[in-house]
Amino acid sequence: MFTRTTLRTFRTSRSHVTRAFSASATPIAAASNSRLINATLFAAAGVAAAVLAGASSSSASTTTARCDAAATAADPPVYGRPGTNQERTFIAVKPDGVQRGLIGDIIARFEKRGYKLVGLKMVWPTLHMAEEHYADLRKKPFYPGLTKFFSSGPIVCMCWEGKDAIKQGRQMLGETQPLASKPGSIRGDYSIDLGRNICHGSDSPEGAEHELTMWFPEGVSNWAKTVDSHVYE
Ligand code: DAT
Ligand code: MG
Repeated sequence: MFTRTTLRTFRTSRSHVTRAFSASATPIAAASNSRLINATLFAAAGVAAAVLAGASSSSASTTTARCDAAATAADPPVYGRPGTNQERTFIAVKPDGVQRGLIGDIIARFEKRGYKLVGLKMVWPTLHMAEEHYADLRKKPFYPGLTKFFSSGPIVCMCWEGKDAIKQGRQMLGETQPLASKPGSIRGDYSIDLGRNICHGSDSPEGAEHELTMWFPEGVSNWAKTVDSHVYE
């Protein structure tokens, strides 16, 4: 076991603003007076997943996380490698999905499909974190209500990895509007109203980079899945 420190600068194409962004600057500063629930261990629907700990022990300017012994410098960045089998997407169970007991089902769908869970934790976002997450929608009339609801209770943050994970994740979620979502999709199976559509998924590689960098400043777990030869030909 060893520790790793991350510090990076990135451009957020969604807001078209370049920001110096310490891996911990926005989320962890916000989290310091928020309700970040770290090191949560889920065992739901037959799914057991270990959660990376570390953010709560971070200093103000850096974030330290424990990594598995196999981690190497060849590991992908937290946002993965779009266009490869290491593409990564940020999937979240929103406060309504958590309250309605859908965490396990949503995890199970991605897991059974063959995707690899590399990051998982429960966080109660502050309003500031919700606003940062939905920064691209800042000018929309529903933005205040959206961010208020998103910060109204804990969410489950996930990083899923695999071929075409961003687009396939969106398809598994369904349409933004639940009434337009097909049965078989998460939103089509479990939701009715637009503002209670259960889950979030990155909509592009740029979105995934913004979201995974924001929600997993401590990094994720770069583990090898031994059954991948039975998922990929
Ligand atoms: P998605 O969540 O499918 O990526 P989005 O990014 O356009 O959709 O919007 C984020 C969330 O905001 C969406 O899941 C539900 C809510 N929302 C979207 N459009 C809305 C509208 N016209 N009125 C109220 N809420 C809306
Ligand atoms: Mg969106």
